[in-house]
Amino acid sequence: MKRDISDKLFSRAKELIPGGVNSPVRACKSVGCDPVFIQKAAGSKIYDVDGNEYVDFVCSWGPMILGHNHPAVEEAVAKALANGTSYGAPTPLEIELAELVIDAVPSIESVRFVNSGTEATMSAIRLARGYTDKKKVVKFDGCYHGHADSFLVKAGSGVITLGIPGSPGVPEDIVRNTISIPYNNTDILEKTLGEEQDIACVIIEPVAGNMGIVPPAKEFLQKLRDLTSQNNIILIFDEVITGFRLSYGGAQERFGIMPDLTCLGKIIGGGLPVGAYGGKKEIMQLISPVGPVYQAGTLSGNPLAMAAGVATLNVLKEKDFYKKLEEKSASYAEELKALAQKYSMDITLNRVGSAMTGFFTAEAVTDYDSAMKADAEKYGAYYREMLAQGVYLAPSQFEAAFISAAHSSDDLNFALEKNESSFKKLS
Ligand code: KE4
Repeated sequence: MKRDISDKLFSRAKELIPGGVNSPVRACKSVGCDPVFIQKAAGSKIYDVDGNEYVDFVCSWGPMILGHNHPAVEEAVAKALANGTSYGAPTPLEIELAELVIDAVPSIESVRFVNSGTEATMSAIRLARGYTDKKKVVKFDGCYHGHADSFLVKAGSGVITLGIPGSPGVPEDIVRNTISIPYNNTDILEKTLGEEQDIACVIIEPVAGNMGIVPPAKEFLQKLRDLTSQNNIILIFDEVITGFRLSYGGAQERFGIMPDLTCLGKIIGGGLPVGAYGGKKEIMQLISPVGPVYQAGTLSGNPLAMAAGVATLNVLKEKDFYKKLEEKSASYAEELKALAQKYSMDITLNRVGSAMTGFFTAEAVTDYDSAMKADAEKYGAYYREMLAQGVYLAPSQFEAAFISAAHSSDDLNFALEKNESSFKKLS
């Protein structure tokens, strides 16, 4: 596989940017190779600077559910661009996207746009603390909510002791208010919410995506909803991945559970930087300038990003969009499972909608501990083999593969063929 231009660019990038990347996972450290540099993308394909073509299952980590440069998105952004790029003042486009989001997401009555998922979640927990006048935040091991200090705690630290920093630079006195407990463990959830008095909120990925795809156990979300309601605790669904991915109304619509606040990102920007948090008007009214909880952003509601989001959601609204995506995702996953069995590969495939992860382990993956049993080394070998054969997967065992509306049956059959030859080689 020709990659000398990527290699040259990577060594130059490393002189200028930490690790040569602007987000750590892109450095491909955990899959034992250097990253390829991307030149362009179109539909289901992505092309690197050496001219290699790949079927793309990363989809920019979720946003590109329509596929790359969808004509409606391209046109909308070009139209907005002709009017300028940023004003730092309200625009009609923000109303348009807000109306679409409020119409789509059952629990959102009022929404604030920001520039990333991290901004959305950090603002949501500040709001929850302001609304309840309580300090503690409960999260779940293996769930990732962006890189704000409060979220960077060691997995499992909250159960044994108070939160322990998961990164240098995160002060103990911040994370002592963060409790991280096991995903899908109702007993520990009940115990924690029953014992801890000062919990402002629980934040959860209603389908976990950041330890690989791990669906909620049956009744787990309902139990979480019941316990948070009983204890005056704000329930925050971090739907940065699942929002507009699992259905037009996200995981909350798919599972029929209403959180108090929802965080969004990725898809709602159509590939441009947009995050959002929203929920009941009664809670959102606390946000400045109406209320005292401060949050702001120079480029929040940026017109180009709003235009991309509006165009994207208008396509997602189309009849049968999710039905067609579900059908092709389900059949792809079934065929992939069959191939893994045919070559006696120890792979557990977790899928929800068009998001899936093949864990290199024979055991069920239902939480952080079981996900960590996956053979990341073997995943790395698989990743490198698939890349060489023209299939672009997440450079980490603990991420998701996404299928978009642009993935044709030819693309999926091509990917299945490459899986078969990779399994043949690896088994
Ligand atoms: P951003 O700040 O990266 O836009 O969003 C943070 C975030 C919040 N919540 C969830 C559920 C998320 O998945 C994310 C970010 N996701 C990762 C990959 N799963 C982004 C990829 C990266 O970090 O480069």
